[in-house]
Amino acid sequence: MGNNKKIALITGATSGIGESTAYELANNYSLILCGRNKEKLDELEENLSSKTKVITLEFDVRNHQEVSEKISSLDNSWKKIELLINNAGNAHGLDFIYEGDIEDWDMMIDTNVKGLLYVTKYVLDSMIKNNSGHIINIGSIAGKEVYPKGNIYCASKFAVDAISQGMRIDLNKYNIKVSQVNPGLVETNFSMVRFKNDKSRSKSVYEGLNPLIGDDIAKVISFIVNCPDNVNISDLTVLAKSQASSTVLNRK
Ligand code: NDP
Ligand code: 8X3
Repeated sequence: MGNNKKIALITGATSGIGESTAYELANNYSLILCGRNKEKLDELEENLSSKTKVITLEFDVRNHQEVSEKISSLDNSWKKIELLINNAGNAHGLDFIYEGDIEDWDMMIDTNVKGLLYVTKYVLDSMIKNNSGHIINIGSIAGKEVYPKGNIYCASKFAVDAISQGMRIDLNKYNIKVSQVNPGLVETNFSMVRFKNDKSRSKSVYEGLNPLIGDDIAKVISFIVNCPDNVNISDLTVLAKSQASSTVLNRK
C-alpha cells in the first residue's frame, strides 16, 4: 500500500484548505500531515490510512525549535519529501491600522510569514540534496491587492508572494518547482478565526456569494502537482464566480 508513492508534507492539515488537500493528495502521495490539533490529526490518520501511508507531526509553525525537532525526527523512510504545501495560516482581526491589536499583528506575521519560512528551511535540506522537489505556497488575493482594514494580513500575504518569487529564483538551480496559489474567499474556519469565533459575523462574509470551498482549492493543487515535470504553474489566483476583486462582490 503506497510504499513507492512520493511523499507530501502539508501544514495546517487539520482544517479547511489543508484538510481538503490531504484527502485529495491521498490518491497519489504518502502524507505527512502537520498541525496543532492532535485529536484532528489522529482522526485524519485514521480516515486516510486505508488509502495511503500517513504519519502526523504535531507542532506550531511559529515555534522554530519545534519545527526543527519534528521535521528532523522523521524516520529515514519519510525524509525524502517531494512536495511541501505551505498552507498553515490565518487572519486575526479586521481593523483600521490605527486600531489594530499588536497580538493580532504578531500572530499573522509569526504564522503566515515566519512559520512558512521555518517549515520550508527544514524541508529544503532534503529537496536540495535530492535535486528535486515542489513547494506550493498558499498566498491569497490579499497578497495581490490591499483592501480596507486588511493591512497586516495583506502585508503577510504580500510577503508570501515575495518569498515565493525569491524561492523560485534561488531554487531554480536545484530543479525545485515553486508554485503559489492565491485563493479569494473560501468558506472554511478562516473567518471564525479572524472574527474570534463570532459566528454571525463569520457567516456574513460568505452570504449570498456561493463562495469557494476547500475542495475547490484542493482540486487546483492537484492539477498543479499533476502537470508534466517540465511545467510549473508559478502563480495562480482562484476566485469564486461571484468575486471580481477583494472588494467587488456580486451578492444574491
Ligand atoms: P482554516 O482556519 O480552516 O485552516 C487554517 C489551518 O492552519 C488550520 O489547520 C490551523 O490549525 C493551521 N494553523 C494556523 N495557525 C497555525 C500555527 N501557528 N501552527 C500550525 N498550524 C496553524 O483556514 P483556511 O483553510 O482557509 O486557511 C488556509 C490557508 O489559506 C491560510 O494560509 C490562509 O491565509 C489561506 N487563505 C484562506 C482564504 C479563505 O478565504 N479561507 C483565502 C486565501 C488564502 P489550528 O486549527 O490549530 O489553528
Ligand atoms: C483570505 C481572503 O479576502 O479575506 O485570504 O483576505 S480575504
